[in-house]
Amino acid sequence: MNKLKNIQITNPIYNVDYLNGNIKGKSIIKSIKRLKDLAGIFEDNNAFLKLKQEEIIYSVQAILPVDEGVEGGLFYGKTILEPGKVGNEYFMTKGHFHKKADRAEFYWGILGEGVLLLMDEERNCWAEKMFPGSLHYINAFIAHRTINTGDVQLSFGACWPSDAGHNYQEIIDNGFSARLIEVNGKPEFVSSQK
Ligand code: PAN
Ligand code: ZN
Repeated sequence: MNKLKNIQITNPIYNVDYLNGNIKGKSIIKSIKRLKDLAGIFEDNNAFLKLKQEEIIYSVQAILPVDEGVEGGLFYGKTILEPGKVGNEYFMTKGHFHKKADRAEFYWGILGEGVLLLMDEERNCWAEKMFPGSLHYINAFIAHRTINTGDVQLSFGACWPSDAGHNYQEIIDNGFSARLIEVNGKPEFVSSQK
């Protein structure tokens, strides 16, 4: 047996805190969405305008090991979505199709409880429950949005192809065809014009 002294065992470049999903390591980017960045997303615009526009609604930490758009790489992210409502509609992410619409994604629940709203290109919607340990395969050509239905932060992880990109415009223009609102303290879907 020949000893291989040139192969070192090094620490990994990235670490995940398994209690809260926080990512640690080199060149991790962070993006923040405040209420003012979500104009037009919620149905009740009067209720929207009454809330503090600077309030942080969600933040995303992400590892982008290759440039955005490069084929063959993967991105890894963690989103924290605050609890709260605009009128009776729960706080949610903007939601998107991927720019390369044939790209899929995994989501997994880390903390809190919520709903993953999914929509195909014919605007049919369905939804999956999110909780610590839930795992969600988001197929290609499916728009995805997360909704915090709980009283505490909803944290979830995500992994998606580096060339997927984000098509937000479709959702800004047409929305999802369903909205999740609170009725008698419980989440209920209602149809949405936009
Ligand atoms: C996620 C989302 C993240 C924020 O990383 O980008 O949860 O949601 P919006 O992008 O809809 O604002 C993902 O789906 N990446 O593809
Ligand atoms: Zn996505």
